[in-house]
This record gives sequence, structure tokens and C-alpha cells, in this order.
Amino acid sequence: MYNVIRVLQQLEVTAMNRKWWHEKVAYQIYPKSFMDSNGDGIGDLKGVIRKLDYLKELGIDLIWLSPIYQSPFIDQGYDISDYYKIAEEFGTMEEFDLLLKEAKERGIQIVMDLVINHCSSDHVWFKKALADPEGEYADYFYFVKGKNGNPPSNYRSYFGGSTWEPVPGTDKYYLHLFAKEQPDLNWENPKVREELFGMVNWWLDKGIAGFRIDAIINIKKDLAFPDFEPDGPDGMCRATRMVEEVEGIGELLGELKRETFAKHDAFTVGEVFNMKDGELEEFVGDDGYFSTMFDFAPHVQTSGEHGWYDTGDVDFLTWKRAIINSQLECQGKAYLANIIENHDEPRGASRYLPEYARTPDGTKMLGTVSVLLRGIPFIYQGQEIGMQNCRREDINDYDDIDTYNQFHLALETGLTKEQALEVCYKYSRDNARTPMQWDTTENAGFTKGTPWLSVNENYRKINVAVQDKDEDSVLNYYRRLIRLRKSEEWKEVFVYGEFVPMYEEDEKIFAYERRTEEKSAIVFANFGQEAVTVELKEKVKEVLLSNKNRSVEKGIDRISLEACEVIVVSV
Ligand code: TEU
Ligand code: CA
Repeated sequence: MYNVIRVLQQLEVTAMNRKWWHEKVAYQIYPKSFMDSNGDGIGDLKGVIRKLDYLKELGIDLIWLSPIYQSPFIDQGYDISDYYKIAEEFGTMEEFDLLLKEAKERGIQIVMDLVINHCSSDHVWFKKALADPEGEYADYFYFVKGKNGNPPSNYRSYFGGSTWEPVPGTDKYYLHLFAKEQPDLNWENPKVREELFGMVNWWLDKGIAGFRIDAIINIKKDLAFPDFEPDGPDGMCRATRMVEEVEGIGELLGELKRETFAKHDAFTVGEVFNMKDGELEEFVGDDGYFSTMFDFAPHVQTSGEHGWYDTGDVDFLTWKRAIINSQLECQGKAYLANIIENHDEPRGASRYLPEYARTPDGTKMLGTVSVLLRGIPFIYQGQEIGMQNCRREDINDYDDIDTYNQFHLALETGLTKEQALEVCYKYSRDNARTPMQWDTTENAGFTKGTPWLSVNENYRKINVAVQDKDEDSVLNYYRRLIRLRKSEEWKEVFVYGEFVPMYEEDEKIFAYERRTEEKSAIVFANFGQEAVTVELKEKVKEVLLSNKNRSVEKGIDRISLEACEVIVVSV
């Protein structure tokens, strides 16, 4: 009977159609901070090309490039002024084509960042709109009449302040959910959709594998722009209130997919926050709008209601439960993208590990539980060497619009400058944007010039060159971890196998099984400070991976784990 149930469960969890990208391991590059080839202090495409062999050796199949389009960089490239041009800071279109070719030769595909909720206020569309607020380009944006001398509604933008900015010389305002230099594009206008779809197809025709799709949940607006109950002393409410309430995004996303991605069998990963309950399959099921989307559930569970200043520390059990819930919810329905950090988040090793575990062993443990989950792993540059948050004494040492905003917000609530800087140290987006740490030479080998954002001083210890030579390093561990996931012997289990949580309520142990009908592997991690013993129902066959170079006796069914020890065994 048990076996029958097992087989049925198995059929259900593997019911999804197999897709070409399911087996891939992805890597996010933040180009500005990856590798500078010409000494201007800014990472560039030639720098990326130079490091392709490094990525190949790590086991990477897909590279997501954060935006490389022409931009005034008000929001570090997430404000695009020409979708068809490469930012000159990063290089030329010829260099981009060379990158595509060189990557392809190494079996690596390129995924671009698609920022289409908004463009830059420097985009020619917006300039034309401002020049003629009654003309056709005004309709590319949301130009809306104010109410009694006030903006049309009381929305607070993601980066603070009203989402409405006056259109000079008129009684209208334009909408920007992010910075005022990022006007929102009017998705209700068929011409806008046509322009955007044409652009998406142009890039896909070039041979990129697909897109990471920025802030996409925001594209549907309630054109009545209703006010909502204020949620702060500024009398405003988060603009997400409107985004959460409005219906009808599905039509837009369905059309986007039909007109572009579907024609190319493209891989797409959505940045989707605030999806409504029950929409999982519609978004990322077998025939969803996107191939996959990031699992942010474990990342938002401590998000402050008002900002970084009231964001709580990660509680192990809450974090673990969020991951387990996502895993179970998606089984047989969707294949999520798993991360521990990205360019908007603090470093995972600084955030999810308790202080005593912020060591190479702890970092390997965190990487293991994340990379072996069901779903496509996205490793963020520097994660594979255990890069950490970066402390700064002066707010001017940051270069991020949201960090400035959050710093001032913290001061306004009465925090001292020191306390506000501490908040930035914990949550600033620049924690993940410091230059990649390549070696022990000045500026971590990232640049021969002055880096646009100063390097983390710990680069002398934490860097690629030193770790490359050390068999026991975080880097070499990550190489083994990825190799295990992709190995002929185990990929079926780690890519398609069922996810079964173990020790679910335990406050120190993170454990789960990945299994198919034929095979099973179990991950045990001890996030606690004391040794623990775990028990297995079946007998251990072999150790597949260990951060303490452990071997265990074949046939045992109890394993004791030291603090910060992780072990992957087959049973
Ligand atoms: O982020 C979208 C997003 O929802 C942000 O609110 C995110 O939570 C914020 O960065 C937290 O500080 C995307 C990009 O990933 C981000 O880098 C951009 O700034 C943003 O869109 C605007 O394009
Ligand atoms: Ca450069």
C-alpha cells in the first residue's frame, strides 16, 4: 500500500512537462561591479567576457545580466533611456555580440534584464511627452489631472515621496512608482505594447535565451487611481495597495507571452511580488506567463512594514518554514527560482546565518540547503566565495537611491545617524553591489582605477584567487555542490525529485529529502551552535557532499553533526 501511495505521489510531483531550462544553474552578474577591463572603475562587458571561463568552471549554464542598456543610472541602469543601445560605460553592441558568441562556445546562455514597467525620463518617448503634453507620446505614460491642486492620489513611491510629479506647464501629473526619473509606461496603450514587444523580439532574435523580468507585477494600474487609507505620518499609502487591488494583469501578461517569449521558447524569470493567492499556476505553471519566478517568500518574511528601519532579524524557523511551504506548494505545479541574495538584498551569508555561523563552514551550509532545493538555483556574483555585507561610516559612501531614501526615513523616525547607518549596514542594496573580489591586489583586482563603489575591506581574505588554490574553500565547495547537482548520477533526483521536509519543527536543523522512485538523497544541516544527532529511517549508502570532509560508515542510521555542519547522503 505504502508503495502504491509513493508511486502516485511521485507521478503527481513529476507531472510537469520537462523544459529545456529545468536542469540549468544560473548566475546573476551585476555588470557595474563584476570586472572592469579598462580602468575607469566601472565593470564592463569585456570584463564579463574575461571571466567566462571562471563561470564555466563553476558550472554555470545561464547568466542573468542586470541591465546593460543606455541609462543615466539614476537607479543603476533600471532606468533605461534606449532599449536598443548598450550603455557606453559597459561597452558596445559589438562587444555584446562577442559576449553572446564567447558564452555560447562555452555552453553558456545569456538572459537579459527586461525593465518595462517604466523607462527613464531621458527616454525620447518621455521627452516628446513633456514637449507636447497633449500629443500622442503623453499617452505612452500616465498623465493625469490633479485633484483640487493636489496630486491625483495619495500613493507613496517605492523610493519614498509621492508617485506623482507635476507635468510642467499643465495641471497634470505623471505617475512613477519608482523614482521620478522612472516614469511608468502606459500598458493600456496598444502602441506602447507594440513598441515593447518589438523590442523584446529584437533581443530574442539576436540569440539571447530569455529575460529576467523586472517589477512586472506593477504594469497593471487602476485608472481611477483611488486613494487608500494612509499608512504613515506622511498621509500617504504604499503604491502597492493599488497594485494589489487591481484586477486584469493576466491579459497583459498573456499577450506579452504570446507575442514574444512563446515564439522563441524563451526562458523567463519574473520578479513577482504581491501575486494574489491561487495565481501560482497561472503565472508559472506548465503554460504560465513566465517559465519561473523567484521565490521571495523566505526573503520578505521579515520585511519591515515601513522600511528597513523596522525590518526584523531573520528567525531561523520562520525562514525555514517559508522555504518549505514554497517547495511543497509548487511540487507538481511550478518550478521556482531559488536565491539567497541578489542586487536588491543584503548578502545571504550576513543575513541568514547567525553571527557564530558567518564562517566558511556556515556559508557552505547555507549554499547547500539553497542550491539543492527543487527549482532553478540563481547564484549571485560573489555568493560562491561567501562575500558579506560592507560597513560604511558615511552615507555618502553609498551610491544607491533607495539607501539614501531609507537612511533619511530612519532619521525621520528618530534614529541617530549611527543607528541609521547600522540599518544600512544590515539592509542596503549596496551590500551586494560592492565590487567582485577577485584577488588580493588593490581594489580586489576588480579595477586598475578607482572603483565606482569602494570594495569591501575583507577582500584580502575573501577572494577568488586565494580560494581557488584552497581545496577547502567556499569556492571549491560551491564547485563540488554544483557538480553534484548536475551529475549524471544525481541530476534526476535534484532536478525532478520530490522534496520531502524532515525535522520540520526543529529550531536548529534544516533537513530534507530529494527522491525519485529509484533514488534518494538527504540534506542535513545543523544551523545550531551545539552538536546534534539526526536519525534516518533508512540506512546511509554514501556521503555525497560534506563541509567537514566527513565519511560515515555505510549502513548507519544515525549521524551526529557538529555546529554548522552540513552533509548530503544517499540512502
Ligand atoms: O525591484 C523591484 C522592487 O519591487 C523593489 O521595490 C525592490 O523591492 C527594492 O529594490 C527594494 O529596495 C526592481 C529591481 O530589482 C530594482 O533594482 C530596481 O530598483 C527596481 O525594480 C526598479 O526598476
Ligand atoms: Ca570599465
